Amino acid sequence: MADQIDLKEQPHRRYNPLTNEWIKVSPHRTKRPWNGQVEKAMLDKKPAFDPGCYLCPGNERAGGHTNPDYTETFVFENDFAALLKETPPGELKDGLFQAKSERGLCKVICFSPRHDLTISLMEIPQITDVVKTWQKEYEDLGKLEYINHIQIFENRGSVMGCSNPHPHGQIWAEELIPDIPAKEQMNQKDYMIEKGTSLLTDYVRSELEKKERIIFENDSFVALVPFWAVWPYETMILPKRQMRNICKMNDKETRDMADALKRMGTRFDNLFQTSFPYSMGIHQAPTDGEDHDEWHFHIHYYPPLLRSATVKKFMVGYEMLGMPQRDITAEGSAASLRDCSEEHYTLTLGA
Ligand code: H2U
Ligand code: ZN
Repeated sequence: MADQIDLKEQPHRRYNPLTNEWIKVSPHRTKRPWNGQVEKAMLDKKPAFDPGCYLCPGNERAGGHTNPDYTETFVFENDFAALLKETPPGELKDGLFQAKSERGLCKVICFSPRHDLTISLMEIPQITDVVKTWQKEYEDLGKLEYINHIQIFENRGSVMGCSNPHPHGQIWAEELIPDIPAKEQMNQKDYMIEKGTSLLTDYVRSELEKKERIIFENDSFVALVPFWAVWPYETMILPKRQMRNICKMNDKETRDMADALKRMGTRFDNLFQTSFPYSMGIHQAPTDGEDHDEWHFHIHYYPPLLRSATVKKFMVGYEMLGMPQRDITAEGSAASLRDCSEEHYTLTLGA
């Protein structure tokens, strides 16, 4: 490289080594005028129990089953599962027309019996129960002969198409590894073959040295805006030591993961004083019986918001046709999230 790029001022591209993709950054555009609205903080108070909610304890679900009177994390098989256990094997190979059957199963996890809570408002022991439930599901589902990949995720907020505010997440367990984790796996593997070390372990170490994209850390985890973030407030939570899956955590690390989830959620909610929408999920080694020394498990958060509780980023136009682009830099977003309090705004507003 002949010249230095000014990452704060000049249009540039950044490389994502996890997916081997590039993202365009236009930092100079953050100076353009903006006439969008900025809302006042709204307190949207929900009841602790909603008789009309299909996830609340004791209520009937749309599928006709009745939820038990659960008092902690509760898991059930999705009544409208996208993947089915009984799908027979099959393949279509007709020139350019190819298809494969997919077997799997889908579960829903209620994080809490309380309809009005979110991870940011739950207590650490309850969030630790959620993490332990994820560990148990990963372990149990991974033992099934036809399950090679387990995607744990949470889709939150109506702008994300989430159907119900009751705190819940999902698990899709399946035969084939989906495209995004497959790409991450390939790039982590290539890196390990080339350098003999783990891509994300090296990445965490360099980010901890540089500090400019770190949001917060605890003993076991670091939360940061990745150098290659696409969404304005995209973040990652990564363990500081290499672990290929969430079952490798000891008790202290499991609790530290709960702590990191709560602190990330609280900072997000405080950023625009809203119950922050996002899709978040855990990427980890597949359960296909192989070693997967290359994997360093991590959590991705993809929030859609750009400037306020209602002004969202659209991936349209050039981004649909060319490549993703952002204006505010990853370092700028990290600084904003770093400045947010870890005391939830609804508690200080006296909700
Ligand atoms: P969201 O996370 O997108 O809101 O989805 C909740 C899931 O709950 C959704 O996948 C399932 C839907 O299929 N569901 C049931 O399993 N039973 C019901 O009674 C309603 C919704
Ligand atoms: Zn509910």
